[in-house]
Amino acid sequence: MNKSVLFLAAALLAGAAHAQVTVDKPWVRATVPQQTTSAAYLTITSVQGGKLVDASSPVAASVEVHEMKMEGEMMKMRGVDALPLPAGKPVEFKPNGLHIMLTGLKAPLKAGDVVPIKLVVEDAKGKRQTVDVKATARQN
Ligand SMILES: [Cu+2]
Repeated sequence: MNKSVLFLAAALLAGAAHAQVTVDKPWVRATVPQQTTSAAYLTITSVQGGKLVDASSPVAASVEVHEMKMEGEMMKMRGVDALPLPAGKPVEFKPNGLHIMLTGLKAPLKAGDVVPIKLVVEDAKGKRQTVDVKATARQN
C-alpha cells in the first residue's frame, strides 16, 4: 500500500468515527438589548447510542443542557447532567422543551450571527467524542 492510499484509509476511518453523532438544524435565539441569556436548539442523533455529557461555547460564561418540566402549574427548567441519546433515535431540542442554555453572554446575539457550540458525547464504553456545532442566530 502506498502512502496516499494509507492516508485515504485513515481519513475515511476518521470520517466514520465522526459520523456516529450527527447534528441537524442547529440555531440559537437572537437576544434583545441587555439580555444575557439565550438558548440553542438542534436535533442530535447518535448511531451507537450514548449520552450528551457536556456543552460549551466561547460566547457564554456557562452552557448547560436544560429540560422543561411541569411542577404543579409552573413550567420549570432544570439542568440535565447526562442526557441519554438512544441509538439511532433523533433527540430534538426545541422551544419549551430540551434546550442548550447559554448564560452570561459576552455580547448580544444578532440575527445571522454564527455561534460555535461544542458538544461532548460519551458512548457506552465511556469513550468521549467532541461534536462541533455552528448555530445561526435568529428570532424564532
Ligand atoms: Cu434553560
